[in-house]
Amino acid sequence: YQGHFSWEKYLKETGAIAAPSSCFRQSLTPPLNEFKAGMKLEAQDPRNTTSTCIATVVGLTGSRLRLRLDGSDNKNDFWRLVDSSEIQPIGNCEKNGGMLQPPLGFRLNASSWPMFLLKTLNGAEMAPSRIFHKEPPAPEQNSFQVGMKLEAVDRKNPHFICPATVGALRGVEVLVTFDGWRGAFDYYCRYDSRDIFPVGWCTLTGDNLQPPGTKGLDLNSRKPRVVPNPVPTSPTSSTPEPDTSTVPLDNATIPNSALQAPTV
Ligand code: MLZ
Repeated sequence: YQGHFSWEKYLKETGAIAAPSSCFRQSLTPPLNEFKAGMKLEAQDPRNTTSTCIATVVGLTGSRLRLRLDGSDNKNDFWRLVDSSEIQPIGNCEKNGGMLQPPLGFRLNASSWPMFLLKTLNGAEMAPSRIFHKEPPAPEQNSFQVGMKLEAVDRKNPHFICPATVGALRGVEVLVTFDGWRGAFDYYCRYDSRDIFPVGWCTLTGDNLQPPGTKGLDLNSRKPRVVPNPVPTSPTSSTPEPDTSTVPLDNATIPNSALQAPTV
């Protein structure tokens, strides 16, 4: 269920075009998510990317997993696609000569890590390697254009995927701007970031696409503003000022199909 937001209507009303799927490092058909809550796997620690940790699936949304590092707190959950190269089946790290590390902010004394690891893996349900998917290759170059629409992870609220527009290009980077928000959530990312998706992605995965925000939207723009006529101060003034009382406010870039209260 995606509220009342319709890309089809929205693209028409904004006169914008969707970034073609060839711009993105995403598979054309989103990868099947066969993970289950409670399954364990190996994941790169997002706060210390050189270390591989044990993570538990604590939630599922579309093709993404909500992960929590074992031994960490519940305030640093992160989301990964099931075809992310940053997640692996348990055993992979050791197979490649690596050692599993405690997460940054490990709750216990560092010396208790080996025993913690043993206990956390004992009797655990390990995600089978067949449900991991190969990461799609990156497109050869940044082929986004300013103004193109896309769906993007709100990195401040990473469980949200929201309608967005390419705001600028900077070499291999793309400025992701969130429709209907003033810029606080915008970010630059590489064109091959796994956090950006073609229009229609959430419909395919069953993810809940957030509606655009309402900032920059004049909620009264359909009604003329009624401003009392100023009392002429000088009866001799022969060239009156143009009447601006019914001129609409700033032309809204967000159409009426987006007229919904944002969630949270
Ligand atoms: N309601 C929260 C989340 C906003 C999400 C914006 N996404 C682009 C807030 O207002 O901070």
